Amino acid sequence: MRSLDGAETVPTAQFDLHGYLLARQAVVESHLERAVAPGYPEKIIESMRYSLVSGGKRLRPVLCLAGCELSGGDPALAIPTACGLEMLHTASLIHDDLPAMDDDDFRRGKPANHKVFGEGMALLAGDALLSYALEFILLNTRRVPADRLLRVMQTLINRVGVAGLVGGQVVDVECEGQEDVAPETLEFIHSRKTGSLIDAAMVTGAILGGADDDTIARLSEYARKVGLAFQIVDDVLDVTATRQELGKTPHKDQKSGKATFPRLFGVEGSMRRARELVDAAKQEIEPFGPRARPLSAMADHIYTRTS
Ligand code: GRG
Repeated sequence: MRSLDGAETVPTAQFDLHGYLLARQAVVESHLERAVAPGYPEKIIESMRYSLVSGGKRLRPVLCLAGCELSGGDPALAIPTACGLEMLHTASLIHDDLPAMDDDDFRRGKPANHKVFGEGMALLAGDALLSYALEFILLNTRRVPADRLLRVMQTLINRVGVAGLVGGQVVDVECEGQEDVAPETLEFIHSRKTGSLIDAAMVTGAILGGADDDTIARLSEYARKVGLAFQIVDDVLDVTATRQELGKTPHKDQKSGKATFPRLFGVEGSMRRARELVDAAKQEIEPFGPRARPLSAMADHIYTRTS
């Protein structure tokens, strides 16, 4: 099978996750750099580019490409969707940082969008990235049957709306400052706020790669588990990591009275739950054999990450 960096994707015992991620991140970076070209009105485009072309782990795009590869598709077909996912994610980060939401001054190691461009412009930059993501995918996806592309669009639109990001954010805001948030409510918030786009990345990659329904269902289940583990580790890092490692303000959750996993289960209990989820996610993709090696390594990485 062909891979983006031209390397053989059949895994070896020593899977080089670092090299795998770097190659795919580089492809995504170069496409994102060109996706939002400088233009008029300058201010809004500058504001969009400030947040979009500014680092970030590019987890969602890489998962989308991986889902396509695992399903036997040419990952090049998934590049526009991978970039679109990063635009949607970035839009949500810009809005999340606004004073009316999570109110954070730092993101990706630099001042948050609204600290540089003002709240109104940050709001608009998020809006513009949200709509441009969908337009970008439609205009740039080639050699994909229309029914598949329609399914990709439907999945993305669903995962950013009330059933996904927006729904999770609403309950998160409602729960702020509440002492007695139930574990199920916390899982609801995390599975929407964080899990939705991770799920969308896996599912859209698989659809573009021509996966059958069973494969899509397995990858979606993998994503749901890994997405929750990712957010649990995120909550733990908020307690244990430095500003430099996080690229944003640490101990923010505690200060704003947020419902988090460490608050409910402690750091150790949270990490135990994250480990269980990662192991269950890996089991979900075991039937794919060696083809699942990158996703399996990524699941482990999500557990051990420090930033
Ligand atoms: C659809 C524009 C729009 C908004 C929906 C504001 C909002 C409503 C939702 C916020 C969702 C949100 C910010 C969830 C947090 C998810 C999360 C864990 C972000 C950090 O992801 P990383 O670590 O970040 O992958 P990088 O910077 O590496 O990309």
